Parts: sequence; C-alpha cells; structure tokens
Amino acid sequence: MQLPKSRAVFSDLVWLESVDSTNLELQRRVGEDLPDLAAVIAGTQTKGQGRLGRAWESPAGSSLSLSVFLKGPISEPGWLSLLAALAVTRALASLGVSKAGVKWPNDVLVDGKKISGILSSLTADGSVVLGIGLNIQRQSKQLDTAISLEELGIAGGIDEVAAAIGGNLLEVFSARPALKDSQKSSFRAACLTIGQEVRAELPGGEIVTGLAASVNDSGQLVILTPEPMSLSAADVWHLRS
Ligand code: BT5
Repeated sequence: MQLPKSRAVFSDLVWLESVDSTNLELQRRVGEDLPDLAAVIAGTQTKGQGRLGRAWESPAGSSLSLSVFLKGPISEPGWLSLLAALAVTRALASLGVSKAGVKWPNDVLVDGKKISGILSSLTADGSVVLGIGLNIQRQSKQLDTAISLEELGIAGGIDEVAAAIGGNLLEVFSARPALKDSQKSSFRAACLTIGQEVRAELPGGEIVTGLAASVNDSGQLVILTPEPMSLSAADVWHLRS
C-alpha cells in the first residue's frame, strides 16, 4: 500500500500486509537506530497484542494497526498512553467523529464502545514504542463491546486515519522530553472516566470500587474508595453513565 498521507507525517514508514504485531516488529527494528517518528503499519496482525497478554483483533481489511517510535527520553512515562489516546480522539474528531472520549487508561470509546486501544512500551534507552489499533470497518466476528468507523458512517481508510493520528501525536508530544500541562488538561477534559463510579481491578487482582475523582499530575487515576487511592495501572469499568 502506498500510504502517501502517512508518509508525509511519519519519518520512516514500513507497510506490511501481515505481521505478528506491529509493536513487536518496531521493537525488532529498534536496534537499527530508528529515527524519531519511524512507524510500522500492517494490514493485519496474527498476534496483535493488548495489555496483560490479552489479544487485539485486527483482521485484514478491518482495521488500522500502527506502531510509532518516539525517540526518548520522555520525562513522564505515566502519561504516554493517555496522551496517545487524546491524540486518537482528536484524530477522530478531524475525521468527523465528535463524540469520542477516553476510558482511562487506554481505551478510546464512542457511544460506550471501544473503537481504539493503545499499548505503549519503553525501550532500553528510554524511547517508546506506541501501538495504536483502530477499527475502520465492522469485523465479521466483532465483539459486542467494539465499534468501527464504518458503523459511524465515516469512510476514512488506513492512510487517512494513520496520518490524522500521526499529526495529532506530533502535537500532543511536541514539548518532549517534557509534556505540556495544557495537553494534560485536554486529556482530563476528554477522559470519560472522571466523575464516574468505577470498578477497578488492580494488577494483583484486587478489586476496588468508588468515584473516579481525577487524573493526577502523574497520570494516575484517583479513586475515592472513600479514601483517595491513586492507580497507575488497572482495568476499569464504568458502573453507570
Ligand atoms: C488494548 O489492550 O486495548 C491495546 C490494543 C493495542 C493494539 C495495537 S494494534 C497496533 C499495535 N500492535 C500490537 O500488537 N498492539 C498494538 P487492552 O486494554 O488489554 O484491551 C484488549 C481487549 O480489547 C481484548 O481483551 C478485547 O476484549 C478487546 N478487543 C480486542 N480487539 C478489539 C478490537 N478490534 N476492537 C475493540 N475491542 C477489542
């Protein structure tokens, strides 16, 4: 695939019809002295990765699978996935989806359904591989909890969507290695979780419930349980809208 719009945004773009995972592919290339904003886009992934060993479904023709290399250091890694999710909501707005928001930490939702997921990892030298999956067309075996651009009446293809995300990633990470407070504020405004009663499963399996009061300066979700508790990583469910 030619991907002319994406090539204008990403410094070094590799297109693969099929790969195990674009994140794994980019991590394999990290030793090659990758430039900032090098990217891999694949037509399908055979082992698309979610968090905590979960799978990300990306059948051929249905989705964007994009991984982007952000040259480090980045001073606040706790904000990486959050600001990437903000960039995705802005890209969706530019494509005509005005009602996308972020479920902390890494889900982009439209009408309560997941259109995009983000998986970031730090490399040994403090750089970042940022993986973004976004549903473009409805999948034949789509999860009830998922939604795609097609179902929202948006016709954008892989090239257009990747370029829109890339431009917005550049913007949200423009102050690297530091991050802009204004971007953090924008994230909070786009975060659907703040103000919700939530159930959170912590990495050790502990379950907590309470009001999600804020996202603090480290990017942690503050839940009133009723004592304030700051979570760096968790799976979160919104208990009511
Ligand atoms: C994520 O994990 O949402 C991170 C997804 C990151 C995928 C991108 S694609 C490009 C790059 N290369 C990779 O290998 N990965 C990244 P998590 O929060 O753990 O959510 C995973 C859960 O989302 C699954 O257990 C399913 O319930 C659900 N899910 C899987 N595929 C989906 C899809 N296409 N649309 C919506 N939900 C999906």
